[in-house]
Amino acid sequence: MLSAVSATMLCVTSLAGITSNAAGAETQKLNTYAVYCDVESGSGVMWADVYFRYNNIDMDSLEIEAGNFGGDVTHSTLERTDDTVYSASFRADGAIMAPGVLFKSKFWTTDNMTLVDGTMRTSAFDATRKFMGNDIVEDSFVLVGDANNDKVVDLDDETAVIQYLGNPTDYKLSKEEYYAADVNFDGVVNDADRKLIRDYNNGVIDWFE
Ligand SMILES: [Ca+2]
Ligand SMILES: [Ca+2]
Repeated sequence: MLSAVSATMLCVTSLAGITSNAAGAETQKLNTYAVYCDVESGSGVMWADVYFRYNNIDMDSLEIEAGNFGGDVTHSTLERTDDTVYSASFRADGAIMAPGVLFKSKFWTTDNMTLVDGTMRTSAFDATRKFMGNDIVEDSFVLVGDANNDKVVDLDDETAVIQYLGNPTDYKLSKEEYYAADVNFDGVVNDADRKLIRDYNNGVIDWFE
């Protein structure tokens, strides 16, 4: 099932004016986006590919890492006239039966990153390289820090994390909200993430590393 979420127009007030670094140079607040590819239990997936296109923005950097299964992951981007193609391939050491994250990738952009509708797809293959389907691996595209999934990072997201940490029964986070709230990319949502969202909102940091 495709679960690509288009990042719609996002108004971020630049706090560059009150942010400074050691050199005193102006810095610019960046939007951080993340893509997660994961599987449910009993998937049997060993190989996976993801492909999508996004608006041809000035992407400052990109990071990709394997999830909780280890394995190898490679990626590439191809800039075209109207958009940019992102693709990544994952290979585990063996068939995956536990649920979890195959790999995740982060993007830092000065502009709003929007997927081209319908382009995001994942393909799964078993240990014999047999094609399993395009709906075995689930992809999530999130604005990092946007814990309440309203396409903007602000004080409400800090509140959402506080509520979740204090009462996860009444203040649940969806899978994508959880991924967005895990701003330090360590696999869990806790007070460290809440502090980073606060720092971002206060202009102490300009992106989520
Ligand atoms: Ca939000
Ligand atoms: Ca975290």
